[in-house]
Amino acid sequence: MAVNAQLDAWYINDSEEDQRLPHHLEPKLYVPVQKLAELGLAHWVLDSNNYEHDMELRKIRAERGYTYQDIVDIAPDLLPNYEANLKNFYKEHMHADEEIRFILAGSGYFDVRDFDDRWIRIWAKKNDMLVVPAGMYHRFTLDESEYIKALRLFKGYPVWTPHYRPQDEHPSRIQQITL
Ligand code: KMT
Repeated sequence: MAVNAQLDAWYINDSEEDQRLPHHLEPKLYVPVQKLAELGLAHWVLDSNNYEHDMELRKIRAERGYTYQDIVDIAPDLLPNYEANLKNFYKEHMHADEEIRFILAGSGYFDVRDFDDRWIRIWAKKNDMLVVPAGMYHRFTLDESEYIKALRLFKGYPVWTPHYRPQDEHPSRIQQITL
């Protein structure tokens, strides 16, 4: 396991161009993994080829109570109503629980807000495992490769409900901003 392994992340512009593009600022402004940790994001690099038997993953699951898992496969020809669904993933929202994704193949962008409400784009790729904390505003899009396969983990019975911004009164939101 490499807890502090590099993870590509950068501040983005607010261009209305295709959401699948990188949307770098000019000049580019990368975000160190340390900053992501300060925001409360957890990240590991694990062996996705061997995830069923990987001891590191087993340990993380046991320690953090991730009892549920399933797999999502997202690509234009795999997901019904692809464009509409992609737009929905991209609407800013939060969840009452952690969002845990282990990328088994492909790649995609998880955008999260920093403490100053600026978007940081995290480029999650094969072998990255990422935890977006409960109550953190975020959104997801495929990148230009238009393919991702991810293991979704959860504590107990899964609830994927997106709570769209604003959620100022939501208990998970209040907990997130008063950390
Ligand atoms: C979901 O639940 O399907 C998502 O969050 C989309 C991104 S998973 C790679």
